Amino acid sequence: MDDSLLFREEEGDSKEKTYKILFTGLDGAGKTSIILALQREFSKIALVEPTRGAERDTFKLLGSEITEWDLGGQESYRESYLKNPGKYFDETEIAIYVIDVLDDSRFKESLGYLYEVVDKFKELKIEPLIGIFFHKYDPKLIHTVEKQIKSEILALNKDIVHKLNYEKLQFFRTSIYNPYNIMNAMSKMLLNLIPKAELLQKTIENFASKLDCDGLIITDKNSIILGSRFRDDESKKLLSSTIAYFLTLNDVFEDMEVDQQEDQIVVKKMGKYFLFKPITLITTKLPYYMLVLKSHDPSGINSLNKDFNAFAHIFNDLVNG
Ligand SMILES: Nc1nc2c(ncn2[C@@H]2O[C@H](COP(=O)(O)OP(=O)(O)OP(=O)(O)O)[C@@H](O)[C@H]2O)c(=O)[nH]1
Ligand SMILES: [Mg+2]
Repeated sequence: MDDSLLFREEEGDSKEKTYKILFTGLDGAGKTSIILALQREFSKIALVEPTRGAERDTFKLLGSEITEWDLGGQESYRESYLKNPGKYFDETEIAIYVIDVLDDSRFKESLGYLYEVVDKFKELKIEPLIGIFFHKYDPKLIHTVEKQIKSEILALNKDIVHKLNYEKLQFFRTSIYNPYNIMNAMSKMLLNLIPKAELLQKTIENFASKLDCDGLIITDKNSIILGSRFRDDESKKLLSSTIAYFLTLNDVFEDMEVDQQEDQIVVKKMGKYFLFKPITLITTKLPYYMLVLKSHDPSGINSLNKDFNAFAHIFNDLVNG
């Protein structure tokens, strides 16, 4: 991101910028499923239908508005996007290109379309950050065909880097059966847009070290990870494999619309506490969420709550500042 953009952003706090994020790739690659996974609409994923044309949705990220374009990937649609690039591709800030790694019969077709899309970006003189999602990299399947898929991904990765010769390119392996991977990939891409995200991330890391916890993740309502810190791989594994389920469980409680005085979820497991807590800000109704992992000790959760309140104030100022 260049300095002028940063400057404009800082100046224009009240006048928010709208960012455009594009999901594209072949039909059946999993674009709509990825979006639904972030929204924790897991029951809808099983029933997902091919997307007809371009579907748009908007959401907020740290006060900025994001417009998400889900471009249905069937051939006839792809042709019409390429014929009207100005209508579909222009002003894209982030492009997520989804490749189904389980369907090697379509790798060539998928790369071909990717290169055509990037050509259109060049024609339009835009340089979005491009995220390549090697999708359907499922945890269960990996064991049986792991080696083959890994080497196929490597070859695809090489081809893309070589052909595109494009600086703002990032690669991820994702699966709807590993929601954290999707959350992490989307967060890495999206937070590039928001200048204050970096400071926020540092503040969260500092808070985590002050808490003397095993690890911590803070997300927003749309599953975007604003910051995290893990003491070791074990803590990372415990937190990353549970965060999506804590968010989902919390959705269930929120739907009950009870007055949540005691609004934290505590799980004691393996001699550790998992503490999940909404961070409600003064100025926005949308809460943020924190998941902390802490070793089981007598002072435990009570001392944590005091530090938490202090942090919530700083967090509030940063998010709104
Ligand atoms: N195994 C596996 N299947 C997935 C995954 N993500 C999506 N799918 C399945 O892939 C199929 C296509 O998913 P969609 O999300 O509709 O794909 P799309 O890219 O939106 O397709 P179009 O809208 O036609 O462009 C569905 O049957 C999903 O259940 C994944 O991570 N692993
Ligand atoms: Mg779709």
